[in-house]
Amino acid sequence: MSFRTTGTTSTTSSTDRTAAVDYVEDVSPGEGALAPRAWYASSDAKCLSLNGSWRFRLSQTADAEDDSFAADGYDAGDWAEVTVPGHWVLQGEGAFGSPIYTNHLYPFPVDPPRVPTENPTGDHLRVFDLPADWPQLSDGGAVLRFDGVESCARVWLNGTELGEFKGSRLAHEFTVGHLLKTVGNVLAVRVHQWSAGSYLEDQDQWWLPGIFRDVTLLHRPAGAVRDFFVHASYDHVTGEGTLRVDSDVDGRVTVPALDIDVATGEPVAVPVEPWTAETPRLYDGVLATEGERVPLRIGFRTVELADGLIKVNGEPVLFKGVNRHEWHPRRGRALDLETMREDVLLMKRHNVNAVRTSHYPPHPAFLGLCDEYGLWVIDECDLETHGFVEQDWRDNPVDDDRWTPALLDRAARMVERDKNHPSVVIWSLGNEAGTGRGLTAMAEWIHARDTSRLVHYEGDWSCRDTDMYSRMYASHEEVDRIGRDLDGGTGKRRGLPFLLCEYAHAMGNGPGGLADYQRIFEAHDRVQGGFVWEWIDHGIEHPTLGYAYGGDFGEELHDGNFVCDGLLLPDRTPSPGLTEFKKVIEPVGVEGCGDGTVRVTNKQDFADLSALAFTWSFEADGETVASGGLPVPALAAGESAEVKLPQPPPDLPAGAETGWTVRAVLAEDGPWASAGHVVAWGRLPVTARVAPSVAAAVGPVAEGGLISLGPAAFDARTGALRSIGPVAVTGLRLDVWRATTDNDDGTDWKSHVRHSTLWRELGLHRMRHRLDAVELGDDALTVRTRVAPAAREVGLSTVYTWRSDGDRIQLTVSVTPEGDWTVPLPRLGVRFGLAEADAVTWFGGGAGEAYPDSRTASAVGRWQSTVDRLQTPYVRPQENGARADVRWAELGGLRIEGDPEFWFTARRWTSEQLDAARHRTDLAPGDTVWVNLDHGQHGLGSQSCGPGPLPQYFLNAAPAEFSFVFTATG
Ligand code: IPT
Repeated sequence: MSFRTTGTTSTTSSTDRTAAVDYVEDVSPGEGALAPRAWYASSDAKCLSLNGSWRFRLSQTADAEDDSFAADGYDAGDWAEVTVPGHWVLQGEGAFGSPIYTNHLYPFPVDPPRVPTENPTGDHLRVFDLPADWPQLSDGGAVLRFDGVESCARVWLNGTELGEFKGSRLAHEFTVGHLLKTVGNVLAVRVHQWSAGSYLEDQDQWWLPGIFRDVTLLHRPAGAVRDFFVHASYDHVTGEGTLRVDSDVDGRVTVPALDIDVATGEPVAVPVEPWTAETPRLYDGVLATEGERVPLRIGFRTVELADGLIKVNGEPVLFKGVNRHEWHPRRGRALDLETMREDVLLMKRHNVNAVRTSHYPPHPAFLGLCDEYGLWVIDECDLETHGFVEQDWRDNPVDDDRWTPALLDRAARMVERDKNHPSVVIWSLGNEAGTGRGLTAMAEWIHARDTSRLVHYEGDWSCRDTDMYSRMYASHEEVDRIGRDLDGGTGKRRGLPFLLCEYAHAMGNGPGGLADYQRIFEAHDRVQGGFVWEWIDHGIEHPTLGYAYGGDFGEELHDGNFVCDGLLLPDRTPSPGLTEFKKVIEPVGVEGCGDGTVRVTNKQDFADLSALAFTWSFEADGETVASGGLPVPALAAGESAEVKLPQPPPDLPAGAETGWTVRAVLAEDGPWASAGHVVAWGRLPVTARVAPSVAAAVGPVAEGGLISLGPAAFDARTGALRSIGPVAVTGLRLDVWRATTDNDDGTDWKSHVRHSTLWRELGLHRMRHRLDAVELGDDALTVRTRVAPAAREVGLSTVYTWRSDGDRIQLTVSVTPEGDWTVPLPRLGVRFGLAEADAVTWFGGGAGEAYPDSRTASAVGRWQSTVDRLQTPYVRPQENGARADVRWAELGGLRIEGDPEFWFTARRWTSEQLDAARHRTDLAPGDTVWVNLDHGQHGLGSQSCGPGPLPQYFLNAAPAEFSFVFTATG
């Protein structure tokens, strides 16, 4: 192998062998590909998918093999096979290398544009015949399209080299008509994992080489459409839409529903229904040239920056968005259409109205779905150079003119490919790439090419190149200040609208604080919403670990489970965070006015309420006792009305806790959910419950090593509870520990406030329980203890008082902190073990998990589940599964009533086991079900990348008293 001594590939003298792979380290975007253009499916021109099984050979270096495999007649019979689209590291059961996860660190030495000698290189070979109905080879031409190849590819057809390209998540096309044969076409593609392009693709995700999107052969008849640009604007004053389709091959444009039949390039104005994400009205049209007909899906809408706001069709938009990486737990970023559709459906069903395609243009079909179902899109360029932050951004490619052609190529490939999607309202230059001339060049090019959309980039707070001020993970307080225009900032920025392109880091259990953000977004016009980080956990299905994350493939550098920070678990199960988000961003507000009326507010930006029906139900002790429809006027966007509720039903059980639930549901089956799907709801309490209490009627009696009190038995020496009626109870005592969440654990760059570190330093995970006294009183058993960690002076004086009326037994716990407590507690309550428990019924918050700053979606009602189903299987195990505001719960033969309401958790392992587990599969159910009844829980926050819990969600050590009444139900 040759050894080169100088750095820049283009000027290096080298042997022929190495020169043959110089393109890999060349900063230019490549050679041979056609100019970028709109991505579309023709109505009549043929196309042939080359997806499927390809022959595959993996080499460890870029130059290990010559290009003879590309020649006609090469025998690849002994090669392996891979599926295209796909990533080779996710195929072959480890035989083809493995994925690498890093957040921002380059997994190779930073010496741009050089890449390591060890450069996994996959040769892909596919032989294909033209289908019988393929037109004559003399009829026009053909184009070969690659929709996505990571990170650099060189392509040959029938032995002729077509070129090479970089820009992994962008389309590249080659003219191939002159090379095609009817049978036995040999398509050879060499893919290098690392290239100069890798320096531009340092997104926080798995590094996954391969041909991961479609490969298609497109017939291009003579006179076919090449590129076209649909300009479809909407004038909200006149209600007219203006359509002009520019096409580089002349033709006609027809839109039957609008009686439009005009030449390309000619504008036409007609009254239309506009496109918005809430009302995604698309008009079907056709662009016909001499050689081809192309279906158009036209959405009329106008995006502008006006009055310092992002407006669509004259109205400011509030983005309730998510950041979406493309992810499938087995196929990585090779997504099929159904998975893309599932994402869109899940978003719509959870009230999400916007997507940022972090951090690269998605498969184009995804944008088609966004047009169809209605989602605002920030389409982001395939650009991130985050790893240069390690050297204070020195040598950053975006500030180095040599790289500018590559940056402009990426910008053009995104804009040209996606320009005809009405859903795309904002172009984003990329993510975390510092600042520099290259970004300015991209923004200038984009602004000039497309005046109908706005430009976003977060990394430059001066907003030099952008139409909006964008930030990530700013605290509530800062966002509020920005909303009040108190954020300082220089000239241009001051007049710009604000959005959070990332916030509410959804890693593990969380995010907390969503509702608090939403209140701020809704309070200030300038703040136009945000995009939760992120949509889905990028866990990789693994035979022994459940889902793998960073480090599970032996990577030398990795960022662990930071890759699992989504609102969906890897299999697309919605996490409690998504349920919370759905509630927080619901498009209809429902609030009680206290006098038998409810105030309904249409919180949408465009649509009226005519698509929704309203229902009421009246609940007593969590059970619905009456229900019906609620007539609500079809309020226009932004309007509210007070609506009278019916009379409460008669004959309610005495002392019952009662309340109304008003729901807004889809009135009819729609494209993304069926009639009855709940879009929004509100609960209006009427009468409060009567707190449980036990009038002591019996006293404790010691006998034979046991103390009995009513239905309960205790150890006479320790005062420990042994049983309640026939139910054995073990280990009941105060508990302050929780298996720390990713948000408790925080992140390196916020080390000063990492709660789990502070908690562990203090020893809250190893509290000792000192017994001070077991006192048998006339009507109570009192057990006095002090709960404290070794080596520290802080402690919790804890007194357990038991009283019984003969049938039931009440435990009152009173806790008095001693010493100087400077950190909040993870939780405060009691825990105990039950030998057998499975079914769980409770009256309180549900159906899902809730924590102090993520409890908006928790609905008070009567719920049933099982111990197993109470768990949320976060990819990295951590505290989960609490149910909020529980009045009473029944499991394992016990009924437990709380005063006040409590947090209820039950699991088949201890918090300590949960804390120690690294993967789901580390958790083995034991014989005991551990139950936590908590008086308090510390908030969640989103400190794994953003701010911690707000002060009001801190569980500060303070004197507390709480009680539970236990009854054996057996
Ligand atoms: C921010 C990134 O933009 C995103 O890709 C992801 O890494 C996210 O953080 C964390 O999961 S960058 C961070 C330094 C704020």
